[in-house]
Amino acid sequence: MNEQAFPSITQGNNKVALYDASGSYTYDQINSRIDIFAKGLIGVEQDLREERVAFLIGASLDYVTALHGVWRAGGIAVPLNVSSSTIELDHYLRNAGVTRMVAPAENHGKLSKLCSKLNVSLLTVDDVLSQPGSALPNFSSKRSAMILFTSGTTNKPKGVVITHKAIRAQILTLLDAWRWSDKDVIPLFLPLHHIHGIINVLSCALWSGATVHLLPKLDMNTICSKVIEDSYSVFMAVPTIYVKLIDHLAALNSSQAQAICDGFRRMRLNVSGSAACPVNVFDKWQGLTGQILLERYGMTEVGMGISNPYEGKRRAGYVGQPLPGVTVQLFDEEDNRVTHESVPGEIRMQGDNLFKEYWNNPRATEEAFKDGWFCSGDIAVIEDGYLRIMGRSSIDIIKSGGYKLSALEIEGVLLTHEAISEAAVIGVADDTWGEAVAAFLCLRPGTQLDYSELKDWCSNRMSAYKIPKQIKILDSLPRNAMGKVTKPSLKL
Ligand code: MCA
Ligand code: AMP
Repeated sequence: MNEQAFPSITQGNNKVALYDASGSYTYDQINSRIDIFAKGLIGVEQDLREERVAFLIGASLDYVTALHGVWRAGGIAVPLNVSSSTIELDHYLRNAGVTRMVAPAENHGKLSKLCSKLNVSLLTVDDVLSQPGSALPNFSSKRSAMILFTSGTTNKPKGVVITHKAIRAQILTLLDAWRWSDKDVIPLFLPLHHIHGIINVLSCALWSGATVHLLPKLDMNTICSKVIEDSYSVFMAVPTIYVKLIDHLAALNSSQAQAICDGFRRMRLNVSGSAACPVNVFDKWQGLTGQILLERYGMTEVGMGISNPYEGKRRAGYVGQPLPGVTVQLFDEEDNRVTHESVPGEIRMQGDNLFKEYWNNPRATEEAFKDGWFCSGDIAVIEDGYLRIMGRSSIDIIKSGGYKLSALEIEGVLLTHEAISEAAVIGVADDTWGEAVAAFLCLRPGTQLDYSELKDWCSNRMSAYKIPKQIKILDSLPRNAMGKVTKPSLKL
């Protein structure tokens, strides 16, 4: 096996690597379980040769076994959102050409019809562990390792292909920049189908020999009681979670709240990212806990690109400077380099951390790069050496609670409702979610639609966090002379 090829987990170590709902597991235990799983996947072959193996597993030892098992076996891991609708899963499995899917036995009932339709074999982790297998393969770090789905300016999410080399670069820069060590302990309550949970928390911790507390979801009481006990040294979350923590603290009596704030105060690092952290949230968090949030900027296609410093001034409302190994350049609308401070431009990036391609979509891949630069679609300025994100070039991308959502994807689903003749979706400013999904709808003659009915209807067709939080029924959508909906003019 090529030690350098895949993201490593500390070896030969009897220390606890993971806690999940069923117990605790040392590095030695998880390493040997992953090897058995990887060999079981390979079976009589010698190498998975980039076979796409999907898994739909919550935060647990089984998740880590499947992720690293596919990596060690030379396959492409496709971690899927555990709250996906069947329609979404159909797209992911088809688009990535998945051949095997690993999920807990209790979910096989609802997955079996889809898997048999798509000719995907449905397995449990135990099924794979019980398969005989022999050696693990050697392969180059240029091999593709993972496909993560990201919503964008297309109707359906695209599969972002990330190589072992890129994953390694993404991890190594963070280990150094944020001073990871084997003494760290971190809770992981973020979804495990995105970079934030997979790389920033899980992979960085396991590479460092640190300990991860895997939680199936964000549970304020559990997290706060652990914080009081000084269980964690590092905390990583999206801004919405800091907003929810601030609200949670406000609802407690003052001595309970103080104990939790003091617990956060004793940690070495609190990080915020995946969406803009409002300055008032940054200030309130500092006021409550003394922690100066380290805000950073990333993307599924890039991993982390820009970060405030670990040592040195962390500025509210700014994402900081390029991380080592990532080259960042702002470009204006004519594709000229922006060379002066305070002049806005699109963030474009280069580096070993970048994704390889959009799966099976050469056109989208080509469109994402200009002259060798990956074009993020995010507009920023540099002020006193710090980058500040000003917005996005597309109104059709919405960031809600850290999830990137495509207005076009949501509109596409809404338009399949028999009462809806036209739909326009936008993100509206929201104190908790950053942006909340709002839908403007026109109805077919003689039909009616109320919000709760639509919400129920959506719940079988899209992940819950994509469901519009508000709707407004209009006689017609505002359009320009070309017939294009003028979304900026839409108001609730
Ligand atoms: C939950 N709900 C949401 C969201 N999450 N609505 C809008 N946006 C959301 N993000 C809704 C549910 O549909 C439900 O609605 C209600 O809130 C309660 O759901 P629940 O699951 O209990 O909520 P929660 O556990 O409090 O979840 C909030 C959350 C979660 C923890 C903030 O959204 C989350 O984990 N977000 C992080 C996403 C993330 O990791 N993104 C990173 C991708 P109802 O009550 O009406 O049924 S970005 C990335 O990876 C890049 C590289 C980067 O820079 O990091
Ligand atoms: P995703 O595709 O889910 O990885 O989301 C990436 C997008 O999240 C970026 O293109 C930004 O628009 C946004 N993002 C991530 N971190 C930040 C941040 N700290 N401030 C503002 N936007 C952010």
